[in-house]
Amino acid sequence: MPTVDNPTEKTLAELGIRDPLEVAAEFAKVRDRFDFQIALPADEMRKLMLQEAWLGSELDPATSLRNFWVGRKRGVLALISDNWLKPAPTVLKPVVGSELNKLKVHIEAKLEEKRLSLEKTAGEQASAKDRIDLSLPGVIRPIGSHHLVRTVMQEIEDIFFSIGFSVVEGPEIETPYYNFEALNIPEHHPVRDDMDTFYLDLPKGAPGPLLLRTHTSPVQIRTMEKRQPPVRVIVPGKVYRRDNPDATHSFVFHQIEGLAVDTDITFCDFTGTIEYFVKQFFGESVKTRFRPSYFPFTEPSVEFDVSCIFCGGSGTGASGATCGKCKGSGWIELFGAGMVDPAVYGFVNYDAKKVSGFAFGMGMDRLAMLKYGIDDIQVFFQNDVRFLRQFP
Ligand code: FA5
Repeated sequence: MPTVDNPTEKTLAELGIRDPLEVAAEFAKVRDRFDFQIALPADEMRKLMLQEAWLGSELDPATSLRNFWVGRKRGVLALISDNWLKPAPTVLKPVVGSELNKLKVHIEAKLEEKRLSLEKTAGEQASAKDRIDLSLPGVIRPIGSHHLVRTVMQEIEDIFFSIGFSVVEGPEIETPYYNFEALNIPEHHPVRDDMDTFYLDLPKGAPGPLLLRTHTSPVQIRTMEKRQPPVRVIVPGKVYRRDNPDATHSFVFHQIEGLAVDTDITFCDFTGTIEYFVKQFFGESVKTRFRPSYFPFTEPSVEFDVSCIFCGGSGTGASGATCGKCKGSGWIELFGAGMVDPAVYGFVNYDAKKVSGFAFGMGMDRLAMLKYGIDDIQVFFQNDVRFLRQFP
């Protein structure tokens, strides 16, 4: 309900209007009021609309203005028709009718003009939103880079590619047969204690057991099952162990396996290959040595060491103190390896009398730590960009 005094709710008699001139003056006031309202900016119009409790005040200001003036039942024009024209004395009827028509034409024209201008503004705003401003700075999408372990993997692969090895891969979920038995590690072998690992919970009745592989060595078996000698492969990949995390141990880490089998491979080929790799990877000045070791799937088995790359093999750091990396020994343990145990050939139907070969299994994370001077293996798995950014 309008709260301000609205002359169109009264009759002309009630307003004390008796002659045509007064009628024209009253219409002029109404028209001025309309012209004032339609010229208001939207927020001012909204204020007025609430203040005067216009019909349809819940709508947008332009629609509300239209309802207020030309609404069929309670619009100002309808009120003039009901309150001024219909009860007007005969003498005033022609002038009221003619003034009402003029007002109607004026209001309709102005409302239409307003509608078109609002539509135009809305269209312009929408297209301005869609327009691309080529002068604005672009969105910077950082380009990722290889993880350091991936980079080291590539370096190692490239060295072995250069001497005729190729890459093969195998599953990370393995059967005990490939992970242990075919590598000459029967069920109750003590070596399993170090490697007995994460077994999968399988649904009842599913063929099993299955485990996360503890090393990349099962791929030796899978490769020899499929190929006849000569075989020269490397196998990079993730492996899993039930090791407690510390600066050099992680329960998931990366290994790179190597296997070469042919009819005439000797221990010299083996040590020569390893020495070539180590010098390519760490630099010509490093020395290698090997010590006897034990793996059920190699015979003889060795552990390769490299002369300490931090103290140059002297065992003494720059300050004269004992080198903390090699603990004064001048040597750092690198990885296990050996000549393939003839018992393994039995599992893949190779004739152990005709073939010979060597195998090795390196911890890639530890090689990366040595080469790039990283103290803690855990940083490889924490994905802290402050670390990763140092190796673009
Ligand atoms: C093996 O896994 C053998 N399969 C290697 C092998 C292959 C020997 C072929 C002979 C012939 P070992 O358990 O020593 O060996 O592990 C190999 C390398 O993995 C280690 O030298 C070490 O660098 C790395 N390594 C072992 N455990 C962890 C661990 N928890 N976290 C990070 N690196 C590890």
